[in-house]
Amino acid sequence: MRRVILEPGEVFSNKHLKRTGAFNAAALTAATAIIEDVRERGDAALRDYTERFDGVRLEDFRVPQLAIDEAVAYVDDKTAKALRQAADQIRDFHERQRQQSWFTVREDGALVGSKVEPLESVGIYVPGGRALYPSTVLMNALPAAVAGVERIVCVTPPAKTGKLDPAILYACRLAGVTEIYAVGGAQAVAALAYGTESIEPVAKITGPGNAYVAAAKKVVSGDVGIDMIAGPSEVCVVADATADPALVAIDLMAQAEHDPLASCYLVTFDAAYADEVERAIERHLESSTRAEITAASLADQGLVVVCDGIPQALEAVNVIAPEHLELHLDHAFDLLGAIRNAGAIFLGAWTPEAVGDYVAGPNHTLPTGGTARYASPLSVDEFVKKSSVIQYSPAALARDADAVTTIARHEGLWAHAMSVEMRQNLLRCGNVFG
Ligand code: HSO
Ligand code: ZN
Repeated sequence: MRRVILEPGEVFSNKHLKRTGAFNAAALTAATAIIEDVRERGDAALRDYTERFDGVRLEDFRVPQLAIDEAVAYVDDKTAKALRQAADQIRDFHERQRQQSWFTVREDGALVGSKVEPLESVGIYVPGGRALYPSTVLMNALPAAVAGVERIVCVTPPAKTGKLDPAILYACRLAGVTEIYAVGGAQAVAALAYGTESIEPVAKITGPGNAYVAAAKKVVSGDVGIDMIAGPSEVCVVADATADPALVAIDLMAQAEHDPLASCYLVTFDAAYADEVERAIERHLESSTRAEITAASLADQGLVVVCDGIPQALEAVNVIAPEHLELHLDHAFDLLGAIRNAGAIFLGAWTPEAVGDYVAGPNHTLPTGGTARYASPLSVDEFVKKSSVIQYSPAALARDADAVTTIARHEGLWAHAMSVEMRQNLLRCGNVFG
C-alpha cells in the first residue's frame, strides 16, 4: 500500500488520491455504438452482442416463470435460508423509508401538498462475470418493491451455457422481480431504456455494472431515469493502536477482493501500527481464495494515511468521502457528528462491512469515487416520484393576487397577470361569493 505521513496540522489533500472513475472515454464510445445498434435492430442486436460478449446465442432472453419458481430446488437450503433472512432484514429497513403524501390547508383555504407515486416500472442491472451477487438483486429490487413499483425487470448476462445462477433467480423471486432477461452489458441497458421486440422499456434503471454498463447508463440518462453511476468499491478503515491488526487487515481485504480497481484506505496514527496491519495482510493472503485480485488492488490502489490525531484523521476521511467507512475506535458513535462524507458508516470492532453488504438491512448500493460528498445510499426514494398539488379558494386567490400580478408584470408576462386579474374581477362582481 502507498503511504502518506501527514505533518501535524497538515490537511489531507485530494492530490494523494488516485480516483479511477466509473468508466473512460473508450468505454463511452463503445457503449454509445452498442446503444445505437440496439435502438435500430432490437432483439437481433441483442442476440449478436450476447453471442460476442457472453459466448452464447440465445433466441429468447426471457427466463420462463417455471425456471424462476423452480430455482429454489437448485439452491442449497442454507443459502436459501440466508437469502431469506437477508431479504427480511433489508425489507424491514427500507419500509422505514417509505414516504407519505402530505397536504396542508392554509387559513385562507388554499391547499398545497405533495403526492407520492411509485414509478410504474424499473430495470435492475445485476452484473455477471467477476461478480455473481444475489445480494445485489435484493438490495435493488426490495426498495423498488417496498416503494410499490409494479413492474420490476431484472437483466443479467447469461453464463456460456445460456443459464443464470439459480441463487440470482431465487433472490429475484424473494424480492418481487416480475420479469427476468438473460442479457447484460451496454446492450441490456439500451434494451431497458428504449425497448426491443421482446423487452418493454422501463422508467428507470438501477444497479451496478462494469465500465461499459456505467457508460451506457450515462448515455441513456435523461431518456430514462438512472440511479448513481457506480465506480469501483472502496473502504476506509480508521484504526487506533487498540484495534486488532488482524481484523483491520481482513476488513481491508474484504473490499480489495472485489476488484483490482477497488480502493482501500487505512487511516491510522502510527507507522509501526500500519506495518503490523500490512504484515497481517501478507499472512491472510496465503489463505485467501482471491489472493490475486486482493493483492493487485492493495498494491495499486491501497493507501495508508498516518495522522497525528482524530481531528486530522476525520478530516482525511471527509476528503476521501469513502463508500464504506469503518471506525475501529472507542466511542465511535460520538464521532458521527464530525463525519460529513461517507456512504455507510460502520461503528466499532464488531461491525465488519460484510454485515452491511448482506444482512444488516441498509442498502449496499452506495456512492463511490468521492460522490458521497453529495449522494446518498440507494433507497426507496429512488423508486418514487412526487407531484405537487395546489388548490386555491376564492379567498386564497384574493389574498395572493397582487403578489402574482406584480411578479408577472415584472417578468413581462401579460397572460399570467390577466389569468389572476380576470378572476379578481369575477370576485368583485360578486359572481363567486354571491
Ligand atoms: N461491497 C459491495 C457489495 C457486495 N459485497 C456485494 C458483497 N456482495 C459494494 O460496495
Ligand atoms: Zn462487498
